[in-house]
Amino acid sequence: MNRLFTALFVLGLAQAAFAVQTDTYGWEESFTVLGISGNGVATLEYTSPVHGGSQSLEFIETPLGGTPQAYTCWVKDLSDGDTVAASFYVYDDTPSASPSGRIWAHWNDDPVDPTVNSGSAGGNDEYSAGTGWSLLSWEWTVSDGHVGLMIEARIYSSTEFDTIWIDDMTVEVPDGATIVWPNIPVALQRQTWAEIKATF
Ligand SMILES: [Ca+2]
Repeated sequence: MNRLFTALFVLGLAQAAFAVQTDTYGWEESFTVLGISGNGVATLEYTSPVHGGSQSLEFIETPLGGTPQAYTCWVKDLSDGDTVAASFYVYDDTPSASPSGRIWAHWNDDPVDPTVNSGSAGGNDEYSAGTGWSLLSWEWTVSDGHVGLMIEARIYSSTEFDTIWIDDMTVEVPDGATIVWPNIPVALQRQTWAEIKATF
């Protein structure tokens, strides 16, 4: 390759490496989560605590048991080697005590059903700080042929009705990936997931 082509080639590689899309979600609409696993109840908080805007996501453990997971963002159309970075703020005012929040994820390789779990993808072992709002983040690398990642807010609780609040989530995903927030299948939410599957 001559020098010009070498330069263009390197530039192309650099663009490929940095071609990412970043998006945010702040629970400012009427939607809560894409799904729940375990004993969790998701509602919207309209007064306090709210990190940004005028609403946040409230996640309550009831009845007590297990580790309830709120599905907050689904990243689809991934392939091996892709990276997905995500963060959200968790409100927790009980330092070194329950309840605490964590950012975690599982693979969901189904094309349309947000409730499918295709295996744990791990996450950040760190808990929310317990000093008010704290930012939790993690980055996942896609492997083993997975094509979808569902990011979870987890609550760790020791008392029924323990509650955490989530707000201002950010994801950074490769250019070709699809980001599904709780409000995204807006046109589809009037149908059941079985009907949507039939459409595809
Ligand atoms: Ca908000």
